[in-house]
Amino acid sequence: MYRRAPAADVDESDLQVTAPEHHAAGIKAVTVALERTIGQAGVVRTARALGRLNHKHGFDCPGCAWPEPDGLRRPAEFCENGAKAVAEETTLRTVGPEFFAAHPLAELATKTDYWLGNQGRLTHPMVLREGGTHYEPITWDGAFGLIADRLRATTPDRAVFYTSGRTSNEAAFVYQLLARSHGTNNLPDCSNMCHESSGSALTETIGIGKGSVSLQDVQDADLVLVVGQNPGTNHPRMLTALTHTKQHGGHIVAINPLPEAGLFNFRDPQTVRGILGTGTDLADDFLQIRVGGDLALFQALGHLLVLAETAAPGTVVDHDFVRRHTRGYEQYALARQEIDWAVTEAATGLGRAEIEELAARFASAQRIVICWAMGLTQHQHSVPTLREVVNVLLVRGMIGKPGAGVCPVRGHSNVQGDRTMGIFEKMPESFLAALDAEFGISSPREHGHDTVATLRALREDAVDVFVAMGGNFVSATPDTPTTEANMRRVGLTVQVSTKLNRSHVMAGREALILPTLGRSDADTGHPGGAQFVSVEDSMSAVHASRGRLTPVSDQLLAEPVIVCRLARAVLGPQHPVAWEAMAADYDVIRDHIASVVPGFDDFNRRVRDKAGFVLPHPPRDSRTFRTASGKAEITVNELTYPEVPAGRLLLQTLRSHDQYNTTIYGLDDRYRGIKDARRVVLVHPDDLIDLGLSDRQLVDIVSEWPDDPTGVTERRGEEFRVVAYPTARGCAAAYYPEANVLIPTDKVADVSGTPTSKSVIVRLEPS
Ligand SMILES: Nc1nc2c(c(=O)[nH]1)N[C@H]1C(S)=C(S)[C@@H](COP(=O)(O)OP(=O)(O)OC[C@H]3O[C@@H](n4cnc5c(=O)[nH]c(N)nc54)[C@H](O)[C@@H]3O)O[C@H]1N2
Ligand SMILES: Nc1nc2c(c(=O)[nH]1)N[C@H]1C(S)=C(S)[C@@H](COP(=O)(O)OP(=O)(O)OC[C@H]3O[C@@H](n4cnc5c(=O)[nH]c(N)nc54)[C@H](O)[C@@H]3O)O[C@H]1N2
Ligand SMILES: [Mo]
Repeated sequence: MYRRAPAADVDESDLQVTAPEHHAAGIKAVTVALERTIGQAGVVRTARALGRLNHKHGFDCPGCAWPEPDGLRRPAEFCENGAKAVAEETTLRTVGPEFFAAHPLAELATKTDYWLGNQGRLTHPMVLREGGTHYEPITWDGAFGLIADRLRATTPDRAVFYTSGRTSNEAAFVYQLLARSHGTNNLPDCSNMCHESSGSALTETIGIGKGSVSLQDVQDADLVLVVGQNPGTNHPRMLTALTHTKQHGGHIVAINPLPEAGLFNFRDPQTVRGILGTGTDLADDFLQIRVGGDLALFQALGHLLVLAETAAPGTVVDHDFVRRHTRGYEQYALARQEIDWAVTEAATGLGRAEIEELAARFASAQRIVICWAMGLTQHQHSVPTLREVVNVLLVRGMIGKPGAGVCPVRGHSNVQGDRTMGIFEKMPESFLAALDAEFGISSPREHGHDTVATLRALREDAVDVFVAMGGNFVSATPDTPTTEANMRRVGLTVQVSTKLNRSHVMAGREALILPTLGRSDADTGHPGGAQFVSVEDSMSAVHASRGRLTPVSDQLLAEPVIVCRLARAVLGPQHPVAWEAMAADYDVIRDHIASVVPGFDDFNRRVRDKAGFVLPHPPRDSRTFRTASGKAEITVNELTYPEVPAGRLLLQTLRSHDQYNTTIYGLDDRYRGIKDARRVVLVHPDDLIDLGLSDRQLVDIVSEWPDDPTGVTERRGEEFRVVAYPTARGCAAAYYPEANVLIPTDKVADVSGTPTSKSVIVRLEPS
């Protein structure tokens, strides 16, 4: 039924709303998963694909970065949304030269990402010539030659190499090597819009920007806080882990402005009870916090811990840990002596009693894990918020012991690995020196552009060549119309992609589409036989990923091959790196990684171990903190929270149950009860009354930022439908990417530079 691509685009008049669900998954999840995959790929291909998903000899799910259990894996180690990600990739629909001949660029520009992505897999390298109206076929060598010419015609600082988090370790490593060999650190990535705030805060405080827990730790914890995260949709396999936490007697607290279904009850589709019974209740407590109130909450928690310690010395603070491993406790205890409860309640929207109850639990638990995702990372004050999260754990000695620690839950399946491989505009000197020594190159030392710096450079016409290794830059980044217009002035844009998206349509004056293999595709045609790649999950485990399906076109090249062939074309025959050898045999790439990247010794052997291997994490492994002071930093941060003028709401932009970032699978946000439309804005019913608006009314969302340095102080999203919804008072929610028109490019998180996609001050105007 889904085999044929939708001819029509989204019709926003069809909105249907039902009550939000209180449980996630169940048998419905299985039927949706199978319906979507079989619909796109047929029965045989579906069986081959889903049977290999997340298995030790199979491929890594292209969905989220939640780890696979390393013990016994169940026959189907995937979730509904993982299956949708696979359907999206294994589809038999194709987009080839005939498609591009039939659809001029001007027509494609009127289509949404939903329509574009649903047309199918890209099959041929295509070029848009200067002044052209259509993409036309081009040979691979023609494409590489064109990029080489354009790169050589400009300076390296005017070239940008973007990466999305699906790229394998091997492809990412050769890609950053290409950028640095060419002479630039302009390596923005999706992480800049995602967990950058986590990386910044964790590196400052514990000396490494990665989570410190294993799957076992989550299951063994006696208290798990799930903050700013919607796992039922975005990390469904996490619900299995939380079920185990519950079975071991653990207590779960959800902290979220929205009552997300997956936080409350999980019907594991792989157990009888999950299908027929009532499932497992997850969150014991739900703190319905206001958007952006978490800094105030964690400070209040710190205050109550300090008070409890004063009342009963030695019972709350882990003095031995604090003395041996941390710095800054005295100042922290002093700063947290006092608290203004009125401000705390205003900032959090929570009652004092709720916070005290949480603090009592936090003070007495023996093993605490705090999990978080975008609800904590995409605010202006995200980095101080996360420092406060670290504070309460450090004070209680909850890092580097079983069942405890920090758990930033990553998004893209290899976003963490890409960073480990050097995809970062400011890699440390130790990495650059090792790279130079290994390859005989001299990497530039000047920091490059991150994502927002790239957007600014685009605005100033300071980019001549923009290369993207995956992703959908124009839809994922803020301020859509401006970004699209700026991108269209770039000399050459190059997109290495699996599926069509807006970034192919909002392209530069010349543009290339380079079609590549996905995770599930077999990577054959190499002299030494089929190749595999590797990925690193959210808990620092590295393992192999092998695709087995026959690619939809014989024109597709694997990402590492594209990068190596491009590198040779750009850098010339004299360049010292053995690009051909790396393209022919990824073991050669892995041997170089082993020499350059700490923790990858003997990579080729260990990656062939069934379960892969776990990278070193000094705080987790030995309570070693590689900060400047050699200790974990307990910090004092100023209290800030978004203050919203009267008559305005604080808008967060989030994902529906039927999308993967800018890839829109379908129009059914099932758990929230919203169907057949995406231009909706969720608002509390009492706020609607206060604002004089009614449910289902059509409104323009207008975002306000009086301090915008560009002078554009308002942005407008036209014709969104209001949906009365039980969110926290004063808050609103709309789907991304549609709501990206409202986000200013220059309003970013302090320190991390992440766009503030979760705190946008808006007013609603009847359309
Ligand atoms: N199926 C599917 N899986 C995915 C993705 C996908 O699009 N689809 N995307 C992947 C990627 S790249 C990422 S980064 C992750 C994203 O995973 P999530 O972070 O779960 O994704 P969001 O939809 O942005 O949800 C943010 C959650 O934080 C809450 N929130 C918003 N603001 C605040 C706040 O100020 N405080 C608190 N406490 N909570 C807040 C929201 O109500 C919502 O529940 O998922 C990954 N997995
Ligand atoms: N307003 C708002 N904006 C946000 C967010 C938000 O919550 N709110 N979230 C941010 C976050 S967390 C993230 S991670 C970014 C996501 O930003 P991106 O990573 O840039 O976007 P995606 O939508 O994940 O990219 C999808 C495209 O990747 C390509 N692709 C898929 N698989 C492969 C592959 O295997 N290889 C290659 N080469 N290409 C592939 C396909 O062509 C597909 O169209 O968006 C950010 N933007
Ligand atoms: Mo992300």
